Amino acid sequence: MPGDADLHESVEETAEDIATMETRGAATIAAAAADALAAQARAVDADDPDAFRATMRAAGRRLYDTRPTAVSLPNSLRYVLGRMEGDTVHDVRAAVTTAAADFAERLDTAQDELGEIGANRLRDGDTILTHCHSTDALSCVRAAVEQGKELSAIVKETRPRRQGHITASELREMGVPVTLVVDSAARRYLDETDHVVVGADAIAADGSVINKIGTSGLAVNARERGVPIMVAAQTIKLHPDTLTGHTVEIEMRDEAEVISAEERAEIGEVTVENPAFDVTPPRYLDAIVTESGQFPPESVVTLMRELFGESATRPWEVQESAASADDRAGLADVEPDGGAERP
Ligand code: RUB
Repeated sequence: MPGDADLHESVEETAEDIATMETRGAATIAAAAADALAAQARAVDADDPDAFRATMRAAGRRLYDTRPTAVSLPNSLRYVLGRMEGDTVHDVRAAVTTAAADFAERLDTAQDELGEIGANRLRDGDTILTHCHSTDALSCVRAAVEQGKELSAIVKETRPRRQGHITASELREMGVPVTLVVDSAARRYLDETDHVVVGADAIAADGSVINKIGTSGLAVNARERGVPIMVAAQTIKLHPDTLTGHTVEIEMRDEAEVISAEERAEIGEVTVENPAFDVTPPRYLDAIVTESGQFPPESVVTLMRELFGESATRPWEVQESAASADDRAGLADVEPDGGAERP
């Protein structure tokens, strides 16, 4: 396999942006990865199709190694790398750039479609409560607002990186009144909440949802308060390896996101941990809303079997056979490092 030195600068930049969270959120990461593969394909200077494919797979590997939890990333890589068909470099290049464009279009369409479905769960006058920043969750809110429903929002700040600020700003652009609260205030504000709306980084076969750290505590509190919670997630968030018992790796990020070196020195010897995601068991969730409809979490396995079938190779190892099976799903078969780890 070619080394990183052969990779196009946009692959390196995209990988760096994903790792540092300049590019973040599962759907956005997936779109950026597909774009980077297209840029790599346009730039590869290879003599034969096999050398071209090998460089593309190396690019896929580089992108894959950035963040481990969001399954949309390997799903995106597999979608594109599974379509490298052709007998000439020209043909393979065209196949890759077309696949990347198709993938981006499917993402947009899926998000709009699930937004329409999720909007039906929201009623005029509802107050929603959000956690982190999810483009899928906001698609439901946007569709509800476009249907003429008046909503207001309580937005959890979402420590340590405060993605709630992005959510607050996007909700304001939609004209939705926002109350921003610290994460630990969420239970108090559930008494004023009609619906909790969150996204997902990965969904396991048992209906567990892996999303930004704090989602599981919010879901338990929402259930205790009798507030419904929906998860808005395109089918690229479904993690097929969990069908075979693999667990999803929970990303541990740098402690500097939680505490500065000075603050740490003042406290004295402590261990600082910064898990980026947690696992919410299905019994605390009311519905998973996808572009293929809404599902009780426990029945999402049926959708996964329908979409994925059996295969689970790594994106950079995939041969050019994924396209046909994959067209059922809008996806391809998926890498095997997944599942629902209980942190
Ligand atoms: C983002 C996060 C989001 C999901 C879904 O975490 O947990 O809820 O990725 O987002 P991070 P989307 O900020 O660490 O990437 O609906 O946009 O795919």
